[in-house]
Amino acid sequence: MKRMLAVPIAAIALAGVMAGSGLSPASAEDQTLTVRAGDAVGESSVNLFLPANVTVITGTTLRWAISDIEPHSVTMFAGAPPAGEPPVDPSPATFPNAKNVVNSGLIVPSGPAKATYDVKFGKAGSYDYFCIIHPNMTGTITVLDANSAGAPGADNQLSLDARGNAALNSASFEAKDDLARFRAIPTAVVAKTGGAKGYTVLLGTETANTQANVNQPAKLTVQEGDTIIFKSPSVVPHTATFGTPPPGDPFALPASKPGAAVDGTGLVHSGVLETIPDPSQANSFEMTFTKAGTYKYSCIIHGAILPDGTRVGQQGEIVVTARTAPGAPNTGSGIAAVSPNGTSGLIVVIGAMVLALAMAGGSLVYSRR
Ligand SMILES: [Cu+2]
Repeated sequence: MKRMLAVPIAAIALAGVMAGSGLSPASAEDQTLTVRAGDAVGESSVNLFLPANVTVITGTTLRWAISDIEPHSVTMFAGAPPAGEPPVDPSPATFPNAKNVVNSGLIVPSGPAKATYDVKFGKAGSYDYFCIIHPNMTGTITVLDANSAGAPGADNQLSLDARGNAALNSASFEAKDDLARFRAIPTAVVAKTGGAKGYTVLLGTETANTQANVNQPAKLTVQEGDTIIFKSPSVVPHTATFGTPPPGDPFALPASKPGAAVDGTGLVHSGVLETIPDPSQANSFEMTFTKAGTYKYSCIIHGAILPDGTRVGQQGEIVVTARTAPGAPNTGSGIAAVSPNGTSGLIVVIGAMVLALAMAGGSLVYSRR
């Protein structure tokens, strides 16, 4: 079996060597090379172009492949960077073009298949590009004429994959370290009046090149009357949303009243939380847990509720037990999963990833992710 596999791999390797040595391609007109725009490592997203810097021959089509749930854009320009978010260009696009800007808009795969965005490079030059929602996602495409001195050193698929894998590997350590650090953060708890406690749950974590849409702790047990502050410690926006939000833009759904009671009835929504310099942007929201039960919640930007009620993506669970006198046995009982509030059970959360697709031609602002 191994031997059989070795043949095609060797053939591919040989093709790569030939490309690297300038023997192929004589013309790049039919050549399509793939670059990954972000990827997943375990529970984390790596927000990098893999690799960031690419050298190709004039006529090459570069295909950006997006497989992670985190959306990305491929937005490139010649000369001055675009001032606002440029209009979306359908794939395949060509570059440079009359406006000297190409923008894929935010792309996320809708199923198991990769989403792709193709750009054909018709003219030698050096072109910078970026993702409109991830500040560290930048790269440069260097396009060389086939007869230029540097052309024999242009990238082929093997060299792109090798550098992409190296960058992904190094970012995977960053992601793992950060997730381990995040998971080890003890839950902050303070005493409240009447013997109640106030807990803090952290929504999501990120590093320069990675993010994980998970909560710390993912599951927390409190007593009736306790409060929880949900907080996004990073620039990534998250929500804590109990009950059944209406479909629509998660960024437009108004927050509940501060301190709102979660008791299994109605919608209790934190609003969008993120820690950014803008003082008008909330980064935390407090809720009160008034009734024993098990309450599941979602981030409606990074999670969704499927038609059968299953939650996917970023979510958490709060178990509320009956209030006990200090030292008394835990009498919490009668725990039942919260039902989706009598809705038809059709999709009740439209995640931002889905929304991003719908709004591909729209006006998502740069800070949204
Ligand atoms: Cu989120």
